[in-house]
Amino acid sequence: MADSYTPPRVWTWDAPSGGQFAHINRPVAGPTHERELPLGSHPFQLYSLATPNGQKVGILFEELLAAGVGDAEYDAWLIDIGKGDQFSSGFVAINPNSKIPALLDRSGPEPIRVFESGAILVHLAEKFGMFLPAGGQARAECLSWLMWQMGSAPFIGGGFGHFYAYAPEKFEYPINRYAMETKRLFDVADRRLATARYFAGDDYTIADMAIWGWLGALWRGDAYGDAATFLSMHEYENVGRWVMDVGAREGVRRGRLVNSRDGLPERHAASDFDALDPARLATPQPQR
Ligand SMILES: N[C@@H](CCC(=O)N[C@@H](CS)C(=O)NCC(=O)O)C(=O)O
Repeated sequence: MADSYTPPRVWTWDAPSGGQFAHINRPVAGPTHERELPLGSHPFQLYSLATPNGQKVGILFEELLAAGVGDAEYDAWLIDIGKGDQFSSGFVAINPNSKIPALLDRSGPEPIRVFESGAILVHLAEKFGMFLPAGGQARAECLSWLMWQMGSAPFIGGGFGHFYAYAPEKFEYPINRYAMETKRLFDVADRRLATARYFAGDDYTIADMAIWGWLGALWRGDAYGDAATFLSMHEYENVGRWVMDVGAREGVRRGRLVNSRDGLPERHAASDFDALDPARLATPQPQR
C-alpha cells in the first residue's frame, strides 16, 4: 500500500502537482496574456492540435471535402497547449474552457464560436447535412455514441493515461481503477461493433470520427507507452477491424495530420498535403 495522504480541510494551490502537464495546470480559468488569434481567408477557422480530441474536427473537414463539399474549406491553426496558447485572450474568447479544439464559423452574417469537440462535430454535420442521420434510431444511435465518447474520454486520458504514463509516481490504486474502466469501455465498443459495422449502424458518422482517435491510438499501441500490451488490446477484435477500416479512409488519413507537428502544423489549402511524404498519408498501422 502506498503512503496515504490526509487532505487538509481546505485545498490550496501551493505547488505544481508534478507530471508531464503540471506546468499548464491551474485551478482558475481566464486568459493569462493578451494575444489575438490569426484569421485566414476561409469561412471556417479551426484552432486545434492533433490530439485525439483535436483530430476529430480536422477529420470531419477532410471528410466533407473528400465528399465534394467545397464550402467546407477551412484554415487550421496550431494551438500549442504545452506553451499555453490556450490561455491567450483570443483563444479564451472562443473557448472559455481553454481547451482545443475550438472553431470560429464565419460562413454566415455573424461569426459563431463553437467549443467542445462534440458540439463542433454536430454544428458542422448539421450545417452540411452529412455524417449525422436526420432522424429515427440512426440519429439517436449517432448522438448516443458521440456523447458516450465525450463522457468517457476523461477516464481514458485523464484517468488511465495520466496515472499510467504521465504521473510523476506510479500508484497501483488509480492505475487499477482506470485500467479496469478503460477495458470496460473497450468491451462496450467491441460488443457494439460485433453487431454493427459502425457505431451508429450501417453508416459512418461523426460518432466514428469522435471515437476513432481515442480507441485507435490505444488499440494500435500509439498511446501511453506500452499501454496496448498492459491492457491486452488484442482481445478487442471487433474494435481492431473498425480501427483499420476507419483509418483507411482518405478523410481520416488526411484529417489526423492537421495541426500535427510532424504532419501539417497549419492547413490552409488541400494542396498543403502535397508537401508531405506520401508515407505519412498511409493508413496508420498497429505498433505492437
Ligand atoms: N471535452 C473537451 C476536451 C478537450 C481537451 O481536453 N483538450 C485538451 C487536449 S486533448 C487540451 O486542450 N488541454 C489543454 C489544457 O488542459 O490546458 C473536447 O472534447 O473538446
